[in-house]
Amino acid sequence: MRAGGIGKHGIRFGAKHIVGAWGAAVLGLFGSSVEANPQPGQLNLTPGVTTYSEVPYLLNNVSLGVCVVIGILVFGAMFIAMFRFRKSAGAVAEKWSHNTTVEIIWTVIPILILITLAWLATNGLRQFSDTTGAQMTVKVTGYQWKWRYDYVDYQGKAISKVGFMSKLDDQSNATRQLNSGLDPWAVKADGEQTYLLNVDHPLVVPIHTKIRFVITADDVIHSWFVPALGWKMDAIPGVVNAAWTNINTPGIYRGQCAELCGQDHGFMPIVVKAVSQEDFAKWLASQQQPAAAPAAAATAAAPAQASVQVPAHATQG
Ligand SMILES: [Cu+2]
Repeated sequence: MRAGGIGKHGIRFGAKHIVGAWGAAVLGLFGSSVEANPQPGQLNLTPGVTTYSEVPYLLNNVSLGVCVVIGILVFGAMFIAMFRFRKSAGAVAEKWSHNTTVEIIWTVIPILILITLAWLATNGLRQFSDTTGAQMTVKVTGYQWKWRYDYVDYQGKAISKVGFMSKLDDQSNATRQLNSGLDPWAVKADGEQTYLLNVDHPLVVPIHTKIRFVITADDVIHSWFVPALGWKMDAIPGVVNAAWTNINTPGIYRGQCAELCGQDHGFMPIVVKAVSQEDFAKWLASQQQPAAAPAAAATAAAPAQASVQVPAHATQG
């Protein structure tokens, strides 16, 4: 870094940088619609990229707006009372203690606010819990410290043997090692900073498709969280949680485990790659190809399994 920068040229160069930094900051704070993935310094939620994600985005904005207005009114009244009507300024307290009109107003308005927020929240939860009519099912399993994705069905057809582990990419993994001497800022994929945010095998899904996720875990509680989808869901051993998404825009959406799950909790990112339905069909076919030989072997072995006698009581009921 240059220590000087006081010369004419240096100042102009610096000013440009300051303007650039402000621009980036403003974009980070308010321009989140441009970037689906969370950006450093971003304050608001992302509006997301799915048919559902605008619900939590709106709910957050409305609730925050209500909080800000109430905060300004309450703190404003407090400071006016403290400074304008202070004893040293000669203020004398009024003797009355009740005002029915004011009491009705400050009871009814909060009730209306709470009803509005409850209505918005309940509506959102109802939408989110409705996984019916899904055109695709993906099983997500959390492990210490990686994810597994199994494709269960697509457009009414069962998918067999398409599933894989998804773990931290090699570049991030090498960089994160103690005293690796590698620069985290140098970890990039397609020009994007991806340190601790990239995986070896992303979850590939089609856009404009209602996808049902069944989410569980194999060891401890994890949580599957991709901000651009607008929700997170706990992955609990022995429990199958359901969630759904329907992505509008193709893109790469990144997330992380959101439940403290052990020493490498911060090193099990999630990457969802949303592609067109045509591209997804091609990808799915390519995934099913390598499994063709083992599948044939399994079919040959199947009659042997079928001939195993089923106990009579197992078929009853
Ligand atoms: Cu985890």
